[in-house]
Amino acid sequence: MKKNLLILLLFVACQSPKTDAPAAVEPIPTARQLAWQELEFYGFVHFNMNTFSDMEWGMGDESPSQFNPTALDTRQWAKTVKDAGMKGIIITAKHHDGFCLWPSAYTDHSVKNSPWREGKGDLIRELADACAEYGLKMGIYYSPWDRNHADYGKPEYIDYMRNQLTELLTHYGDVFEVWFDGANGGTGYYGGANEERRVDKKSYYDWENTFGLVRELQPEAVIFGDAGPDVRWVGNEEGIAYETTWSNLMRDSVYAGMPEYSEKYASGQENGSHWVPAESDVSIRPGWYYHEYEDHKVKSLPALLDIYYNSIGKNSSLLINFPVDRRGLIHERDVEQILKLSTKIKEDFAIDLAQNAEISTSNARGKGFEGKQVLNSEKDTYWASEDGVLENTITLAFEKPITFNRFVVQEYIPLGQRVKTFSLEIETETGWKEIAKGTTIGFKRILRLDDFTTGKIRLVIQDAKASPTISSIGIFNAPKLVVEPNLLRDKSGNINLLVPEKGVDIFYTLDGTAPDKSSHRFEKSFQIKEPTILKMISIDPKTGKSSEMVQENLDIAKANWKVIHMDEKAQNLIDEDQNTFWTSTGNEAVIDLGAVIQIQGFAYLPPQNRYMSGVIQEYLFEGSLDGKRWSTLSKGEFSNIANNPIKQEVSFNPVSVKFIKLKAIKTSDGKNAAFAELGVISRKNQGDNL
Ligand code: FUL
Repeated sequence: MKKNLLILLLFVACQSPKTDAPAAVEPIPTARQLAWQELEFYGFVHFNMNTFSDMEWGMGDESPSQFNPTALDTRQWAKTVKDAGMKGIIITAKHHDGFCLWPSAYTDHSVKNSPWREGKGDLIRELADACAEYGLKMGIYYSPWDRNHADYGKPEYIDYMRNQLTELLTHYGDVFEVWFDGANGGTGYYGGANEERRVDKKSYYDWENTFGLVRELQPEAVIFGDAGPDVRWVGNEEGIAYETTWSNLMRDSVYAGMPEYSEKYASGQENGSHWVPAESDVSIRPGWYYHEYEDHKVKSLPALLDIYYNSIGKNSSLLINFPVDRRGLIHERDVEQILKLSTKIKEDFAIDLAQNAEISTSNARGKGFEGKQVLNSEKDTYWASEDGVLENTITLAFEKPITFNRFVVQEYIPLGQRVKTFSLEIETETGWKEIAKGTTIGFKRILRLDDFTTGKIRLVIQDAKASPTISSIGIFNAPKLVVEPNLLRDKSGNINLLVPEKGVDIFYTLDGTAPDKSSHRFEKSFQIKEPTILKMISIDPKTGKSSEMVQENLDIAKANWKVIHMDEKAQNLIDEDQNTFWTSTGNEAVIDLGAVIQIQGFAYLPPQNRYMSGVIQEYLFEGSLDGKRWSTLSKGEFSNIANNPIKQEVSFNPVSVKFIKLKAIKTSDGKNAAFAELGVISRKNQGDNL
């Protein structure tokens, strides 16, 4: 009976037309990886002991009593993530400091010994419930490195880790991703030993069996690690993939925490042995954990949009982190920014113009693969060429010319990633014209282009590992990104106004009136040397959409200023560049203003780098006519500057000076005073116009 069935199957197989599906090009994704590819965009939450100790990497000696969110609401996280169009949340169940967000039976270092919910809370449970309510998936971040545990570095710790993973992967329902951090080994508390412990990153965790446990407990979950096994790190924490991003990886040559990983492996390899696609992780603020001093540094819409196009648009998924604050909420500013991003993405991809196109191809395998499949929304249909025909074109012809600026293309990845080089062409009066070039496509490639108007567009595949398979093509005309202009001013007073998108106009006024499209249009840089109020706005000339208005209170240009210090770097404090700073060994900055001027205040910008030091908290500000005899003009404190390190402005009665001196009486960390910028307030009537 069985034999007959086999013969029948063989017969059917031999009779199948030549237009059968192409053979797969190894490596190919597993079913769990294919399901994960569809998610594309999901959220990270870093919330744990570091939130309360104000650190990024706690030592492990923190007391559970410190963990005490006042208004924790995982439903607010889930709602934000859902509204932002993300598909799930990965939570830092245990970070390097070892504190556990669930009442693990294997340690006392957890929520069960914290005041939160009187020690009865289980944050993983609350998040699992919130995710279920909002239709989101939940993922678990688990740090292999544990700076709290006495056994870290010994074989016993591996049992502890597996016991904990078993709790996490059996008590809370389905988990879509298990995230193993590559950072591990170093100094720590280690149960009171307070020492440095290094482990052999390749062998210590016995990954084969640890991964085996994850597979057994959550067969559908993908495992993330620098080297996979299922999903790999993109190699940076900026959320940016590469022009050439292969999902193939030489997985066996890589291990978690490998120093040369980013440079050598992070973009994948054309001939990689395993399917291990990239995941781009990035925080919406500079830090992964919440720090009040970063409240003014939430990423802007243009920055988030760049991340989106450079990750999801380059064959990677995107994992954006929210540093949940001490209340236990995603901060209002973070919510606002992520929603701006999702609104803009919806606008960018609102109408797929390709749906109105006639498709033709230079070659096709035959029935079922003709080309029209690239326009349907079915995941399992695709265009394919005959075997061995690597150079191919897919042409989209429109009845009437269209204007577009986004091109989206997807390979049919169940059969492996194939395309190596491609270009995009449009038909013009003088023939075909290339408007973009690319290398890899993979699961999704998005080209962000200038506006082009044409009746025909063609994707030209120049080279591929095997006959290409394309499952989807989309063409969109994204509206211009209309955001507030940015102002750059150099020391001599040269002004440049910038917006991220070409074709958006900037209008400004210098007389205090509100700008509109009849105001000066910014065309080239200009100079402002005297105190001036500049108001500006950006407008998309095609739609009339305008940004919010921005006001800049410019003071006297620093062209003739000199810093009275021998140190060359001291120039940084008057270079008008917020990103440079100077640390003064004498705890003071002295400036010669080049002329006697009347001032009525000063402005201090503390360093703006991620781990700033020497932020002045208590100050003395002095003025002088000859640089020898000084008078005190102001003395006081910059309240809350350590938490909110923005520009500090101090006013006093007008006085004429040629020299100014800002002296630190106390800095935030007791280190030498540091200055990003020092300026004066000499503008008149500033009160009226502010
Ligand atoms: C890194 C960690 O060391 C950071 O603290 C953060 O968790 C980031 C996502 O991964 O390796």
